[in-house]
Amino acid sequence: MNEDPRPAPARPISADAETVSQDDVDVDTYRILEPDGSYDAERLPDLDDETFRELYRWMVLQRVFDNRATKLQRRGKLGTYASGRGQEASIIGSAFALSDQDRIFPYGREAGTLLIHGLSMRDLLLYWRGLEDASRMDGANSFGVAISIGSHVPVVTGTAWGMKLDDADSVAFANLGDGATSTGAFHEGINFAGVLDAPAVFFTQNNQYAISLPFEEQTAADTVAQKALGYGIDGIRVDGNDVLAVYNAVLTARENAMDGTPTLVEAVTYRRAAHTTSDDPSRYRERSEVEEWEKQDPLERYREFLQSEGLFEAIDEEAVREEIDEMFDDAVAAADEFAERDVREIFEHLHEEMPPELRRQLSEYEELLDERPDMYEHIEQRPKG
Ligand SMILES: Cc1ncc(C[n+]2csc(CCOP(=O)(O)OP(=O)(O)O)c2C)c(N)n1
Ligand SMILES: [Mg+2]
Repeated sequence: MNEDPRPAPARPISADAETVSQDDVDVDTYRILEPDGSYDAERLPDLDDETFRELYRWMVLQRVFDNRATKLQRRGKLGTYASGRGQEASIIGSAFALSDQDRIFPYGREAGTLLIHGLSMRDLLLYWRGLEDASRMDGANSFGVAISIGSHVPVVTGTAWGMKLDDADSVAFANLGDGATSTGAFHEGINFAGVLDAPAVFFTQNNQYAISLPFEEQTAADTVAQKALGYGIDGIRVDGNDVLAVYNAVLTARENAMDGTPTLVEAVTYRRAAHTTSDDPSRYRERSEVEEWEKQDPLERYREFLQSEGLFEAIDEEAVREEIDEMFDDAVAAADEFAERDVREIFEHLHEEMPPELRRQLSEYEELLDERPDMYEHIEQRPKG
């Protein structure tokens, strides 16, 4: 300790070093469809009429799937479920901007993205039943779901770097939440994407919450998009309830990434459902807030656009919903047919040869089942699959 401490500089300090602050950065929110139903015709994506309608059908599918899967969980037939309700424009708009060659790194809420890119509905249900086989994402060019939030971001960068070295005509695409942007892995990952000019798109669905924590309490930054600047990559902030704007934003990000500039997209949206089926949001947010966002419904906004363009008449919404319900029923039936797994597999799964500690746990477990066969009954009653 200094015996003779120097006095603190007098305040206000007279030095005049310039600061750079987030107030110096303008981060606009890109939008095409306004909440009042008007739209910017100059910015409309170059899609044919049928694709405009397909976007709508897929948004309906996301909503129906979320509703049905939530109910299925309530009946004890799924382990848990994370709904994308309110985020349909972000989920479907981004998925439409990707090619099947792009590698998807999902974060859990994007049923539609995985289904659009080749996963079967049966396997998606099996995933939510906890079947590790379903994490292979057969049929889709997709990694497993990043349950450990943000953990996929460095892997996305590595995958994208590999694509660059292979001269591939594709990008690695991460879906993540606003909460994931506060993990260390996120910062390490986007930092290296910038250093390596990796063709990566980091698509953040800012749904205003990380479970119960509101965005404002999670970061002092005004936006997620501005975080790109600290790493020398590009950012885009887009209205995440405007499917056409999201589509254009991700298309831009993808092209940008393939030209050597990784891009962080922030889709500003709202999680209208609970975090997962294990959560009760009434404990941390007001119903009035949810109602405000219900007025920004992404399906309604897009339906109005289709109606103004005369494209909606060819859609029979009831028939679309019925068809999706039937697909869902078939998927549940197919999932139910999946063979029961032996509970021993929990112990056998990870290592080729079971290590001593796991062997000990398995024999303890088998002894328990000998003593208490009723325990096995209980296990047998778990959701099938
Ligand atoms: C590394 C890590 N820390 C904590 C958790 C627990 N956790 C699960 S989801 C979640 C919040 C995720 O919020 P966000 O990234 O905004 O995604 P959202 O669920 O809102 O779509 C947290 C903290 C986790 N899964 N992984
Ligand atoms: Mg969130």
